[in-house]
Amino acid sequence: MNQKPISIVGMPSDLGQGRRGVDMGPSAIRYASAQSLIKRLGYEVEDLGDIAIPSPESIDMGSSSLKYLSAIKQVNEQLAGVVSDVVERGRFPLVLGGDHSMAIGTIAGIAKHHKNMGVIWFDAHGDLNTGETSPSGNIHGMSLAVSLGIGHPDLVNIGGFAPKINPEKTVIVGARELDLGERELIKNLGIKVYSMHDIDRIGMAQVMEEAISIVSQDTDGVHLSLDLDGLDPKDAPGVGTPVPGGISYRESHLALEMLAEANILTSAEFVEVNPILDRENQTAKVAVALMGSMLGQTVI
Ligand code: 4U7
Ligand code: MN
Ligand code: MN
Ligand code: MN
Repeated sequence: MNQKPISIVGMPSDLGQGRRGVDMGPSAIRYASAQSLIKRLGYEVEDLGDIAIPSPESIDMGSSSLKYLSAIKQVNEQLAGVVSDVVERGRFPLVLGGDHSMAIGTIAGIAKHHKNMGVIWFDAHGDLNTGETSPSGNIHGMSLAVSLGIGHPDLVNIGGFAPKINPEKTVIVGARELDLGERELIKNLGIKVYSMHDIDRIGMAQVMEEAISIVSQDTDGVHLSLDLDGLDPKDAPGVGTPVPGGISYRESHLALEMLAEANILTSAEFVEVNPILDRENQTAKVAVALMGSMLGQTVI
């Protein structure tokens, strides 16, 4: 990365998913020494603290097909504002989560400045459901669709414009569990998906070479949205929706090392760390180690 100063923002939200604990993700990642690692790598870094999130016990869930819609809209409008300010100040937003519904706000904030951005969605899932196709009603399974302009208007129009991103410049890496409606959307929109099958078959190096060329050609910025459940649950057990057969520890590092070498990232978020389901903060530690690779840490 081109040594831009970094601004950390915490999004301690668990409104977008069914299992509690992911709201503690930002503090677990900070506890795993994210800031001191980033400093050690030579970056100037500030921590802007957390967005204020209401606890699910204190508010109404609303419709079961879009749980906590109104609160999720409100907190993501706030996140979008904070992230937009960070970009405006010439800094690199590094957002810590929190359930993956937060990508709606992160991407809205960045897209205000990058009208033609590429996105790498590192995830076991597609997060391409809508209120109509979702089997769960959990908005963390809808955030990529929303960013593409598909879904409930209250979410799609966060930040005051839509869509935020272009399907042709969006790449999913690590997919191994897609719902029927998501698979249809992928076909209709032509989103490039590198599933676990592809990673097994051609290897992570080839996958990332192709992914990097798709998201960086004719774009004005690249966002990395990294859901820790993209990794194999053996390496990242502290996630709410684990799926076996995932990306290995080394493959995930290679992916982020290649992104660092390509020097294309303009923002990133690390999401879905759930310390309650974890062992000795292992998943937050993996997240921080991956941040190191993303920011250019090498062995020699
Ligand atoms: B995550 C799911 F049905 N697709 O929509 C859904 F399998 O941000 C899971 O990637 C979504 O962790 C997972 O509820 C969302 C389910
Ligand atoms: Mn996921
Ligand atoms: Mn996700
Ligand atoms: Mn998850």
